Amino acid sequence: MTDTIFGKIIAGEIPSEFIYEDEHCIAINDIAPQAPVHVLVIPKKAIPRLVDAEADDQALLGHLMLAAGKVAKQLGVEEAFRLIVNNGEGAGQTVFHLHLHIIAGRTFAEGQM
Ligand code: D5M
Repeated sequence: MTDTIFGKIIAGEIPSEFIYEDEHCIAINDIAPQAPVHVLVIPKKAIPRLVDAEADDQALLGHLMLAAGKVAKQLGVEEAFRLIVNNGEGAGQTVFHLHLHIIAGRTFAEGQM
């Protein structure tokens, strides 16, 4: 649970402001924002990568998507945001505790990632 920075944040070992919390996940502002709004939705259960999720995690994965929608509404960006999961080092994953990036507040050109 506490073997990554996010595990430590969830355990309260590293102080961080939760902009959202429920039974299964938290949301925090990204420390190195790539856009005016850059929030991480992090499950309390430590699943290293998306591909490590199992059938038993199905409800949790759905919960994270719903939580992302709630957080987007809370931040007033529900009309235009992007949800990103980096899976694996090759995709730029640096913290091996599954998380969703909510990116908003910048333009999203057609065809641009
Ligand atoms: O994304 C990991 C993200 O986590 C990256 O955008 C920086 C962010 N990060 C790392 N440490 C912290 C703390 N302490 N608070 C908030 N945000 C943090 P990845 O998809 O693994 O590349």
